[in-house]
Amino acid sequence: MSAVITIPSFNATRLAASSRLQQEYFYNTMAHGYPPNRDYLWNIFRSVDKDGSGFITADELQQALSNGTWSPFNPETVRLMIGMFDKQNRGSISFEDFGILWKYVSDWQSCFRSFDNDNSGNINEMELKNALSSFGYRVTDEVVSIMIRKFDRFGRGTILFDDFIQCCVTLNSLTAAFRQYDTDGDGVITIHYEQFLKMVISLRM
Ligand SMILES: [Ca+2]
Ligand SMILES: [Ca+2]
Repeated sequence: MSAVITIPSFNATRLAASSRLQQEYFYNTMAHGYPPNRDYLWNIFRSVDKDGSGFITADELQQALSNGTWSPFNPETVRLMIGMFDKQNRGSISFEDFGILWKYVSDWQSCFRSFDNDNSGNINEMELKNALSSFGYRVTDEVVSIMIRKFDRFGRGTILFDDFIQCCVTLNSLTAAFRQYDTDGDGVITIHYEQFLKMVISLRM
């Protein structure tokens, strides 16, 4: 059992091939590369901070993000990202945290595009299988199929950008929890009921 954590490395050739995709996710800002200058980032921050409070709330972030369709960005994914980058535990994002969040979304967008081989704007079963195996996960077709069904919020047999992040982050958390028990790394664990409950309940998902 091997697994790779967080954001995977990107394949430059495939990225170039998929750059024709015209859908924009975080306004049109991703095309400008990273790191953006501070003024530039500040302008984006202010446009996302609709009420001018100096902080970005989950609602404001959700409105700013796009999954490439008219459907709202997955609120679970928004919550997950606020939780990750809200260093002061305020439930909102300061300008200081925003730069890191911006890079996170930008990296996921590159990742998503690089695995969306047919430039359809969504990830199908075959594309997810390629993505997971290139991240180092050894999963069967059956598991890939279950994951598509689990994270496909619209019943189309494919997953959008927001659900792709959700899917990968969830798999990462589950794998990390499993590995705590799989001390010899053979991909098999034996745990008690109580350990199982603790493992599942303490997962941050
Ligand atoms: Ca605000
Ligand atoms: Ca696709």
